[in-house]
Amino acid sequence: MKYLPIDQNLFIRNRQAFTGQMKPNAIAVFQSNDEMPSNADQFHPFKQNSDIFYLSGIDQEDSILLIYPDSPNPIYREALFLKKTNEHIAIWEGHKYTEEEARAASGIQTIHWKEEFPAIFNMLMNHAETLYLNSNENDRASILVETRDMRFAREMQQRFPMHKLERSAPIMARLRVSKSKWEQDLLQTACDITRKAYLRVLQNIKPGMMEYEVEADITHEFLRNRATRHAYGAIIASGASACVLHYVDNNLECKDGDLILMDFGAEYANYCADLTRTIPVNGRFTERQKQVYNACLNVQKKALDMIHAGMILKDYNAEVGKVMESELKAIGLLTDADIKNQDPSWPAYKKYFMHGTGHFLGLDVHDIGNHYEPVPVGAVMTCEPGIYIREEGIGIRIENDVMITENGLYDFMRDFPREVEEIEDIMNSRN
Ligand SMILES: [Mn+2]
Repeated sequence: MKYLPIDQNLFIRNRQAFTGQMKPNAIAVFQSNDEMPSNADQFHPFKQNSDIFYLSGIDQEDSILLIYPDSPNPIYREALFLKKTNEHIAIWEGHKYTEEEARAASGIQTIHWKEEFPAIFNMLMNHAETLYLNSNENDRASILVETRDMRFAREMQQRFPMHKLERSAPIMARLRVSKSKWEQDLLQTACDITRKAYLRVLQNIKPGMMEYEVEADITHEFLRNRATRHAYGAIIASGASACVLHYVDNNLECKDGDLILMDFGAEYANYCADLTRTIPVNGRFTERQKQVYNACLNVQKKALDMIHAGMILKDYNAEVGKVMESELKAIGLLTDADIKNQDPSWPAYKKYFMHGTGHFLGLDVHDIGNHYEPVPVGAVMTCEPGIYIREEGIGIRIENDVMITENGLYDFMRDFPREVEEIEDIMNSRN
């Protein structure tokens, strides 16, 4: 791992919160993600399953976490089963957690090699009444490849049909949505790295540069600051490409007079940043670009003011839509007639702002959380209104990451240049 060690108290506290929600005499099992094959003998870079990481801090393939608070044998109240290592394996396959390291990372005392799991688990299951199984219940997920958690769940349904089975996912969604102080710090680090990359782009971009060169500058800054990788595929979209919401080709020239929309974020210690900034390639907004940019910025500022604990996302999005509607009217994109005749299920503003205002953020860039319940204190969300005018080749989105605290909103990106004048000043004072 490139990131610095994390305070094990984060994971200890997370497990306490999880066990507090479990039924009596129940076991919960969490599996790491598989290593995903690409071709031949190669694998995609490993990405840990967010739930096992959240509960253990273990960032390694082939890991199992077992939690059994009422275990008759106290050493199995919590246990890790990890990939075996020794000197020989360390030389051939690289470093894996030693028992000591796994204890230090997780705060869990009982560490076994994974070969011991079946026998121990079987013995414990004979005492337990309920088994909590984990699954990916992210609303946006549509998954073809079966995860290790799902394969395990299938096997358990077969092997233990008389036990009660429970879902861990609803508990995890409730816990993970509210971030602790430790998580706030990790998210801030991910955002700080992202800020460095943004400042580098403000220094280096000029007409004639290719979008992938901008992406390369960002990647450079990420890696040299201990980011694991991009939290998602960076969108580096100049000119009309900015109107393609998930443009990731990043292969066109940044042209004089165009804007460039950049949506990117660092992943640090598995926590994700998610930034969007839109800047002029040549360092100066045209009057029209400035007008549309400021309309979008006005919407963002008002939308940020609306975020509060207890809000329902559907109502919040509708309210932001109203603000967007009046801004689009002010810059000549919507008329009173457009609004009067609009289809209420697809309001007129959606022609120019067709996505939601934000999403939960954390270990996943589209983090888990309940869209129909009031948003709790501790929730971290993006705020990212956009205005996309295909006929003018202008696409603008401005995105900050914020946390709802007891004392109002905490903006992880409060010092990321965002005003027109600020951006122009930096770009025009560079050497
Ligand atoms: Mn986003």
